[in-house]
Amino acid sequence: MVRIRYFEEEVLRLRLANEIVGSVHLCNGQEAVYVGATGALDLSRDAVFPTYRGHGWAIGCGVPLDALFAELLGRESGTNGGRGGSAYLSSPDHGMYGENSIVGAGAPIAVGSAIAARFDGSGRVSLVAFGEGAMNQGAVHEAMNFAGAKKLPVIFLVENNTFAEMTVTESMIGIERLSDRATAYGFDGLQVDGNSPDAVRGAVRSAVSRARTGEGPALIEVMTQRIVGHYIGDVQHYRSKEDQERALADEPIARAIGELRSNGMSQEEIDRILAEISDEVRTASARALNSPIADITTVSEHLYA
Ligand SMILES: Cc1ncc(C[n+]2csc(CCOP(=O)(O)OP(=O)(O)O)c2C)c(N)n1
Repeated sequence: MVRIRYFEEEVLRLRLANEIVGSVHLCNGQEAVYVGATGALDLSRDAVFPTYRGHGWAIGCGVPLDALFAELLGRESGTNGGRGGSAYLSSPDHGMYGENSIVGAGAPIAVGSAIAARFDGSGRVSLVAFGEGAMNQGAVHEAMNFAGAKKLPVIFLVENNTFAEMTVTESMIGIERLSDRATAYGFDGLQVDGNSPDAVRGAVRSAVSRARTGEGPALIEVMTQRIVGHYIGDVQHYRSKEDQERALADEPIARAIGELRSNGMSQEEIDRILAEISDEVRTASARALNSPIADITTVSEHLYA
């Protein structure tokens, strides 16, 4: 979780310095989701389909930090040769099948991957993540309905951070728990504490084992909060100060450090680990900055229209 947080703090610095260009969506505050969920997958065969807010998913999948920084910086050594950037990066060798900036679009793609797993004998489980706003997209309903009808090995994970961009969730959804919608599609739905990596891992683990043995999909709603704006520069006018303070008080890293301290870990040991990860992140960023920019003559390669 700390590796993700420090990575994104460095991304913020690089974006403000215009080293990174284009739109960037940070996931600060939601780190427990990525660490918990990816910890329950077998990334040598399973497939993850995140949204544009995907850095945490990539790091959870084990994509090297050098390649991630390089991708965001438009370098040749990036995961996608600098073509994907923050919102469209992928690294299938790590189970990270690709972000998507079109809200909800990952759901039908993950269902396609789950159908393929029926035929290729891989035993692959596909996990698609999206926000609670995306739950109201037609493509997401269609994907869940089809997956339920065919009992496909796919997990629909909703990162409910209580805001869809700038819209308060309860103003656009008429039910309390989005996970209840699973009943209508004929599979299990549950809501978990998304600031606890253990709770997320436990929920995803049992969904994976059911999916792997042919019992079909699951809908997991993870309740979390982002502690930054929707995008860099978002002043969060739609959010009260109290809500922001509440989110900060319960964010997963502060919570985990509190738990480690009460289980007897010393502050010195915690500081040592934090410093080690900070070094790792800064070194990776510096290496990426010093690596060659993507070759302009290859710009039309790997493009499909
Ligand atoms: C199909 C589509 N419609 C609208 C947008 C613009 N847009 C980007 S993010 C967003 C809100 C998404 O909210 P949610 O699904 O809750 O995810 P969050 O950003 O909160 O993680 C919208 C409407 C888009 N990218 N794609």
